[in-house]
Amino acid sequence: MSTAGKVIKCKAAVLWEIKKPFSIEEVEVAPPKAYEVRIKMVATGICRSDDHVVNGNLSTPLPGVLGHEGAGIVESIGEGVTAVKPGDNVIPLFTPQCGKCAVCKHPEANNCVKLGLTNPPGTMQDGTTRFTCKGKPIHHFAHTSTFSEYTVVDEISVVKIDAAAPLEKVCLIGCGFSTGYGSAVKVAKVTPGSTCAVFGLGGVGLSVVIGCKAAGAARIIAVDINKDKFAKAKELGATECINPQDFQKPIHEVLKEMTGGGVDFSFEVIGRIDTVMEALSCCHESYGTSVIVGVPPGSQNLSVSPMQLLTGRTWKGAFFGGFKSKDSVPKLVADFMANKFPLNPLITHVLPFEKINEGFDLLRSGKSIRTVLTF
Ligand code: PAD
Ligand code: ZN
Ligand code: ZN
Repeated sequence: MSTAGKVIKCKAAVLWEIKKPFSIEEVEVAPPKAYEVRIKMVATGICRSDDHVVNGNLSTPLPGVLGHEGAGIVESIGEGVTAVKPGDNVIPLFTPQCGKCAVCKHPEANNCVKLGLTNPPGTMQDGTTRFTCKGKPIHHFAHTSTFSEYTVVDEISVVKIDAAAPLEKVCLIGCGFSTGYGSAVKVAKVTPGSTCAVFGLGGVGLSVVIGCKAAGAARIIAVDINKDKFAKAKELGATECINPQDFQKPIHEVLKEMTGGGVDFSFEVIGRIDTVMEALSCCHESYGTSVIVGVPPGSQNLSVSPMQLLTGRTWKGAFFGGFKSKDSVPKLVADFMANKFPLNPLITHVLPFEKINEGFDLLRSGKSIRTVLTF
């Protein structure tokens, strides 16, 4: 029996307030309105950005359905939708691509004006929500809300991918993989033979390592306070691994000594103010480029001497690896299918969706890289 046009009752993980576990609840998911798409989720990864919401570092209206690294199948479409049709395999896009704004029209930029990160409304583009639980409207998160058996997204926030792609793997292309890989190949534009330093070896940082290697870096120095991450970093291309806690002096000084003055490219993939500064300082003062990938707590600011940049450094940052989402995600899926990069090593755990809190515990304890929840 077709569910199109009807309210769907299903399970979702609702975050009622910060610093609390997710509750698996029965929610009602309204049919998609015009230019909206309802998706049956098949798999979703757990990203540290979701945890930043839980711990209060990233603000979004609650109660809400989080999750932004998913893949699924279109269940039904609203009026006017042309980009996808029921039955299509899709990836929801937390960085939309409206195609019309100045950012979308710019050849390099990807931070579509519809992203609305600084003041997220927690709704669809029309200002209302499609989720209800116990009679209360439940907010959307990051245009995606993948921690639900069904979700509704705007047409600008979803893209069709190869029907043959394994959704329980390519869901990582919805955030962590693309963010890290693009930060290396597209944002920093890592050059062959160069030296790179990657701070933070989670799912995103290891994807930076994959990107540096793909771009032909000669040295990739991986930095993390959790030594358990080093074996995988080496497997994926890191040439050296260092733990800042093993040194008396600041790690940027150690890196400068190791590289005769500083690295060509550095990446902060943790989300801390102090490591953003260490990453900036460890790149060569005359020609180094440092890229901010991690999302630091919204309330904290940096104090930086302009001399850090006057000498010639470049300092950048980007969401989603600088990729224009609709244009790039299908290509990245095709590249994965052509074995141009691996995703399997990033997936350390697969759990049924109901075990979402266990998945977050694995991330917080440093035991997982990516946990994929399956529906
Ligand atoms: P993760 O928690 O899996 O990885 C972070 C890693 O950093 C872990 O291995 C930690 O051990 C390590 N770490 C923590 N503190 C330190 C420290 N002081 N020094 C060195 N290493 C440390 O997270 P993730 O890989 O899912 O995400 C990483 C960051 O990237 C996080 O801030 C997330 O919010 C952000 C992100 N940004 C985007 C984007 O579009 N810019 C997308 C996705 C994730
Ligand atoms: Zn993410
Ligand atoms: Zn746009």
